Amino acid sequence: MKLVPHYATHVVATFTFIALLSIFGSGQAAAAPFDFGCGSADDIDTNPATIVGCNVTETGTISDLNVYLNIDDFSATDDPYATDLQLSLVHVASMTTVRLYVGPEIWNPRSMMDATFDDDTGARVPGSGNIIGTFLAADNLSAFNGLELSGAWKLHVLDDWTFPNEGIDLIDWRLQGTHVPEPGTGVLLAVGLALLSNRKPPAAPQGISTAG
Ligand SMILES: [Ca+2]
Ligand SMILES: [Ca+2]
Ligand SMILES: [Ca+2]
Repeated sequence: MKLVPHYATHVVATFTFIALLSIFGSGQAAAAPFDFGCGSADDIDTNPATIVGCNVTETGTISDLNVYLNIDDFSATDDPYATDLQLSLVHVASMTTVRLYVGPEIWNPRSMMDATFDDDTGARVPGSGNIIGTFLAADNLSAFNGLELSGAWKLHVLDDWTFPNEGIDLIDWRLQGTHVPEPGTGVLLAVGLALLSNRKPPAAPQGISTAG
C-alpha cells in the first residue's frame, strides 16, 4: 500500500510549461533574417510629400531593421537629384517615425541613391554626389526594435527645395534585417496542453489510499 499522488504529472506539466515560457517568453527564440520588397513608385520628389505604402505580410518581432532605397529615374529623361529629398519611414500601427535621410539641399551634380540605411555601420551619408553604399540613417533605426514587422509601413518622400516635381522615381525599396518569428501552431498547442494538464486535480477524500 502506498499513496499515489497526482504530483508526478503535475510537476512534469509545470516544468514543461516553465521550459516553454523560458524559451518563447523571454525572446530567446532564434532571430531569422528577412528581406521584404516594397516595390516602386513614379515621380516621388513632390511638395507636399509623396507617401508610398508597404503592406508587410511576414510576421515576427523586429530585432534589427535596415532599409534599402534605390532612387533614380526610370526613363533617363529626368535628372534624379536625390540630394533634394527628405525621407522618413513610418511604422503605422505604432506611428513610430524615423528619418532616414535629410538631403543637404545644395546645388549638386545629378545624384542618385542606391543605399542601405543601417545602424551597424560607422559611415555617414556623403554631403554631395551619388549616395551609394551603406550608411547611418538620420535617426536610429533601433527605434523599430521590438515592434511587429507585419502590417502597414509608409515611406514619406518630401522635396521642399527649389525644384520639386522633377520626376525622380523610387525604383525599389526594401525592409531588411532580422526578426523573431511567431511561435508555430505546434508550440502554441504544446503550451495549451501544458496549461490544461497543469490544472489541479480534484481533491481526494482525506485518508484514502490506493494499491500500488
Ligand atoms: Ca542593422
Ligand atoms: Ca527636386
Ligand atoms: Ca519619373
